[in-house]
Amino acid sequence: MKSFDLSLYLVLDPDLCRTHSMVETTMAAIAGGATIVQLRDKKAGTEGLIRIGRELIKAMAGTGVPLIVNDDIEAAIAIGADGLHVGQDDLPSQMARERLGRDKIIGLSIEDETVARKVDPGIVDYVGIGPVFATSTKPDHKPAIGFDGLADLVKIAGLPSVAIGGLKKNHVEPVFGAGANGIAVVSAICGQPDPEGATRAIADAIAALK
Ligand code: TZP
Ligand code: MG
Repeated sequence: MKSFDLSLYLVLDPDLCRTHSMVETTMAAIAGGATIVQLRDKKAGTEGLIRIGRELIKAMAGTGVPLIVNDDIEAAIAIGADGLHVGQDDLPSQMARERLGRDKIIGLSIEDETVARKVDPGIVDYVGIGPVFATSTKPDHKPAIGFDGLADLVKIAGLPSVAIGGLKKNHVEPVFGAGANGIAVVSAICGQPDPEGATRAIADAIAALK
């Protein structure tokens, strides 16, 4: 499997990437210090995801930053993405692992204790935990868990983890303080007037913890 660093995880949202395209946003974020990128487009369909995913793979070549595809294994395979991220209602992670083999990264969203206890570390490489806060980026999100909930789920899951949901640069300290290995953001980067600067501000806050 390609090694991965969850510390500054950009999740792309085409509805928010308005000031800059998805490719421009991604390259700006990588220049600013994003360590991993997820293509999450709920409206594109498999063909649309493949089209934009191929552009992203080409643009990201040589950066060493992995590209993860949300929820669409056919698109992930067609693109040659580095991994797949699935939610609780998506393709079961076991089936994703059977199709993708050991070389690809598999991430799973968890939002409560029940699902955190069921995560299989032999199948899943990392968990996405949240939402920490309510966010309009994902209107159908589960109840917010806050930083205490995050700390609990990090411990229960016992896998590399990234926090998500309403997170901004001023949340870096409590996110890492809760034991998470990274902060995942959509609107803190996508649609910002200066996505590179916005990413760098988060990266600097992370670097300041060390
Ligand atoms: N999953 C849980 S919350 C969320 C996802 C994809 C959206 C987070 O977006 P933002 O803009 O960083 O709050
Ligand atoms: Mg999903």
